[in-house]
Amino acid sequence: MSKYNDTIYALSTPPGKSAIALIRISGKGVAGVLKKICRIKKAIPKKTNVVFLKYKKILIDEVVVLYHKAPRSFTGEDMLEINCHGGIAVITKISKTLEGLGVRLAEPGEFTKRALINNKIDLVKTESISDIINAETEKQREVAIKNLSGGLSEFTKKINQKISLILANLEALIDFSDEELPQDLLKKIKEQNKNIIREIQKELKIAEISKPILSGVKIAIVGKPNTGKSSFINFISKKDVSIVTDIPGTTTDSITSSIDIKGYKFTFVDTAGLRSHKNKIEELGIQKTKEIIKSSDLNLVFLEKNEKKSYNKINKKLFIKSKLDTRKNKNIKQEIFNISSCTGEGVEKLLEKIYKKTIKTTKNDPILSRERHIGIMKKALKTLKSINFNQNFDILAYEFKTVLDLTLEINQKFDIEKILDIIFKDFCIGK
Ligand SMILES: Nc1nc2c(ncn2[C@@H]2O[C@H](COP(=O)(O)OP(=O)(O)OP(=O)(O)O)[C@@H](O)[C@H]2O)c(=O)[nH]1
Ligand SMILES: [Mg+2]
Repeated sequence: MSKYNDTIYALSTPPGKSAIALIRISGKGVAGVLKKICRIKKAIPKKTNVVFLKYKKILIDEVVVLYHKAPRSFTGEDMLEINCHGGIAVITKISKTLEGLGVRLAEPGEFTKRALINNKIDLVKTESISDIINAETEKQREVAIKNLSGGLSEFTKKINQKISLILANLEALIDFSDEELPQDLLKKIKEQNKNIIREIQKELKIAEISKPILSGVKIAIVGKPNTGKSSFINFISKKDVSIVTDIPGTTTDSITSSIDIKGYKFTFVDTAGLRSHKNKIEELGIQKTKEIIKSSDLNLVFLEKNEKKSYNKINKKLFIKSKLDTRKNKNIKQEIFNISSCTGEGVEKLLEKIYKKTIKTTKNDPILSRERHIGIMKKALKTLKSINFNQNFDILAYEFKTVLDLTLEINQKFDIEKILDIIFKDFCIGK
């Protein structure tokens, strides 16, 4: 039985003109909609029907409808999928008609929220659905689908089982006399604890190395005016994101552009660069550059001549000299990347170097991909590491129980309201 009384609808495909659009409806009012606008009295679940939508004698569109009967649907409620023509007027007319029938527009993520509340999916799966929709690169997709297919759930289940085993052993120590128990049971518990610590540490390490998969890598482009910074960001973005002129100081603000390198998201930031300023605008732009340098994972310093020493204060950096196509004397120094944003010469090699400098690959993709999971596992690890085995068994059992409560949080619904807002803020309407 659904925990909701109202019926919701949403356009699940992107808004705008398209060949086909998908409108989903979920809730108790689905049967009414089927009868009133689809003219289907008894729909067969999971069977497609090609029908003319009609309401109050007005013909709306010819559509394909698919009915899912509760609880055997994504939300656990009666659901209807209307595949209509993707015309803006068609979508508006269907939406208005549904609203006239008392069906309301869903909030972002509301279909998935209903699936979660109605026990159709677990918490980790809910988060993975959001992650797979928001995945922009191949690596992000790989991590999301791994968890959607149960990667994190399996890992936490394994950890929970191991902690439960320790608790069972401790229970035995509390309840039975020494003679009835196998020797060195406490030693065994200590070993089991070490084993759990190792497993969590391993996953936390992979999560740390894999941070760039999810958050991406930030690369600042700095240097003197007219050194070709904006031309470079335009070249790698394959479009004009930044204005280019031969007037020094063209770029006054920061401009970002993200590109995919080997499945990772790299966000390049073109800046006003570093130079002495002539006016307030330039001063603010240069100030901003300094902040971007500090927060970026790597800085590309574009050189005019050989002013490398002026950038001693910048930590993570690569030196670049552009306009290779115009230079007669191609005095190529090893530690400087020579490129041309006109011909593209040297750019591929530079991108390869940027990748190598910022990405550490691991054999395994991360299982702990969200701050929520990492936070819980870090807390669990801290408690497990601090356990003092010289205490009374009751206290020991209490401490392991605290860890179990924590790790169970990854996939359980207590405190649900607290975390729902965090999870559903990334959802789009229609999911
Ligand atoms: N031939 C050639 N010209 C380039 C190249 N890169 C940049 N230029 C030219 O150099 C001038 C300055 O280029 P920008 O990309 O605007 O330089 P910038 O470093 O962004 O300059 P500011 O925004 O003023 O700091 C323009 O006239 C570009 O067309 C290149 O690889 N080859
Ligand atoms: Mg510029």
